[in-house]
Parts: sequence; C-alpha cells; structure tokens
Amino acid sequence: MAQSKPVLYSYFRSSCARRVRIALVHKGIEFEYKAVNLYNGDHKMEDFLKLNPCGNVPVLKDKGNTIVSSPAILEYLEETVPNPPLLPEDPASRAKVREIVDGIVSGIQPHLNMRVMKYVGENYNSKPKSWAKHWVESGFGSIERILKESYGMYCVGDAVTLADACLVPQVFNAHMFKVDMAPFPIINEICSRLNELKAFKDTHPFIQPDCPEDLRIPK
Ligand SMILES: N[C@@H](CCC(=O)N[C@@H](CS)C(=O)NCC(=O)O)C(=O)O
Repeated sequence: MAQSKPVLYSYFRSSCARRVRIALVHKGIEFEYKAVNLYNGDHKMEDFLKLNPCGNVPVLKDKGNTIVSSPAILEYLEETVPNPPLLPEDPASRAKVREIVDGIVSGIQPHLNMRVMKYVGENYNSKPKSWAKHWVESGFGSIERILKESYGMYCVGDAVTLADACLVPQVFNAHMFKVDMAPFPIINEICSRLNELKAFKDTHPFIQPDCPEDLRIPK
C-alpha cells in the first residue's frame, strides 16, 4: 500500500510554517497542506488544541506521529529524510547553523508572534512599529555579525541549511513590518540568492493555497 503523504498544518503568512515548507520542498517531500486560519482564530479551537496544545502552527503529521514546533519538525525531517541534507557534515558548521536558527526562532520570531503583537498593540498597518523594529534590529544585528564569519553563498558555506530555511521567512516578515533592512547587507545578499531557489519560491506566502485573493501573486 502506498505510504500516505505527510500533512502540514500551516498558515500562508506564518514564518514558522514556511520554515517547514522550505525543508519539505528542498527535500522533495510531497505533502498535504491543511490551512489553519490564524487570523480567524482556528488555532484556538478545541479540535486544533487537541492536535497542538500550544495553539500554534506548524504541526506535521507523519507516519502516525504528530510533531509540533518548527525546530523539532526540521530536525525530524533531517533525520528521517537525510538527503538532500539541510545540515553540514562537520560538527562545528552544524553548530553554526544551529546558532543562527536559535537567533531567529528564540531571539526574533517569538517577539513578533501574532498574540504578542496584539498584546503590545501593533500590527502590519500600525505606526510606529517600535516593538517590531526593536526586536528585528537587535536580532538581525547579532545574526549579521555571526554571518560575517560563516557565510558563503548562503548562511553557512555554500549549501542551503536550516539556517537559510529560518532566515528567509523572518526577513519576509521584517519587510511586512516595513523594517529598514539596509543595515544588514549580508542578510540581504544571502536572501536575494535564496529567493531564486525552488524551495524558497514555491513556499512564498502569497502563492499558498490559503492566501487571500487580494494578496495573491502569480506563481
Ligand atoms: N516555537 C514554535 C512557535 C510557533 C508559532 O509561534 N507560530 C505562530 C505562527 S509563526 C503562531 O501560530 N501564532 C499564533 C498566535 O500568535 O496566536 C515554532 O517554531 O513552531
């Protein structure tokens, strides 16, 4: 019997879900997309909370496993489908990738999460966006310094890694908040290369199945 595809619970604009979409496409894993509308509060419904008690996307269902939290899903995919890899071979480079991942998943994204932004009274349209600006600038400032020593074509050397899968969605999010990205030339240079690759193009928020018509762009 054919193995059923993994199911990804995602929201078009979620940077955390896009990290996983990038890894899935990079590894050539076909998946079923299940939209969870964060704007309408689908993630706070009882059925979804049974799936993910944290009330967040992404969630991946695969081979009877339910995995929540993007870093756990990314590591799971790397271990179950090691090729093509998203981690370098040598331990020092792997550690560098994980430093950058951590700087984004712990140091930036949690401050810009929808529930946090609502709490501090900011959104994509509000002025000024001092909260978003502060966390993006300080977080990307640190990452830019790390990248000075590690980057090649991409974040760590010349192969795409988990660091890249986390960076591009966070930069997209920074643009949505109209944060000035000029102080981060290395990040910009790496992202412009990554945005040309299939895994990054195919996962763009504005071409996802649940993207509203008014934001949709041609594939
Ligand atoms: N550490 C989790 C965080 C997940 C997370 O915060 N997801 C956001 C979307 S990027 C979310 O579902 N937010 C819902 C909310 O803020 O209410 C991960 O990396 O998966």
